Amino acid sequence: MLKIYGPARSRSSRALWMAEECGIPFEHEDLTRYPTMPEKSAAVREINPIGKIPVLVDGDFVLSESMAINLYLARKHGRHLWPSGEQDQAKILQWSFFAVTELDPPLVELMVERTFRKEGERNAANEQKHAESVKRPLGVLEGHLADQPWLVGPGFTVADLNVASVLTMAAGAKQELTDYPHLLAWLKRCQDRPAYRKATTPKA
Ligand SMILES: N[C@@H](CCC(=O)N[C@@H](CS)C(=O)NCC(=O)O)C(=O)O
Repeated sequence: MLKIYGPARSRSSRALWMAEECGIPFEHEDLTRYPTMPEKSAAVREINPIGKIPVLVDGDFVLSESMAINLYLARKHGRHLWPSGEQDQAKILQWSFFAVTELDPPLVELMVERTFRKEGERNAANEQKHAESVKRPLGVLEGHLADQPWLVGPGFTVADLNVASVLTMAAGAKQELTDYPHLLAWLKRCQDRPAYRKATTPKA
């Protein structure tokens, strides 16, 4: 059975959400059975040399990088999330790269500065720099979503999932989104999806 590695409160949530959208059976290795970080890292390194999650194992096939995993799942199991037109597919790649190159880095830096670092250890200049740089991609999304409900074509696709799953880091980054009302409404539409709720609700 297909297996996804990494806890739900991490970038692995992106792949977990995608697997739920596809409605496929999968096993979730959340790594909690490894009590320490070095043990978790060692377990991940056995399948992904860089030691990072998410990792997907599909039989003998091992795949890392959250966006690659989601695009693979969309094409294999989620054709409703992967339109047939070449230009729509290219746009999905565009938004997926946008998510990890334009949004993920500043949001992670803001999360580190505003949530993880203790008072007195914060780097105000770094925070300011990334607070500024995140405005540009957020503005692009706001402009795009002012004219259409979804990122590519008439319905929810893996482009929406990939971008929204990266944007969920805005909460931990303490990044206000109220200046971006269309983006906020779209994010709510994405996060209201049963598959998102299922992937992010802790199992009893
Ligand atoms: N570009 C990767 C980033 C993966 C990543 O940084 N994952 C973090 C957890 S959210 C990780 O495994 N960190 C462990 C480490 O840096 O050693 C992706 O999108 O999958």
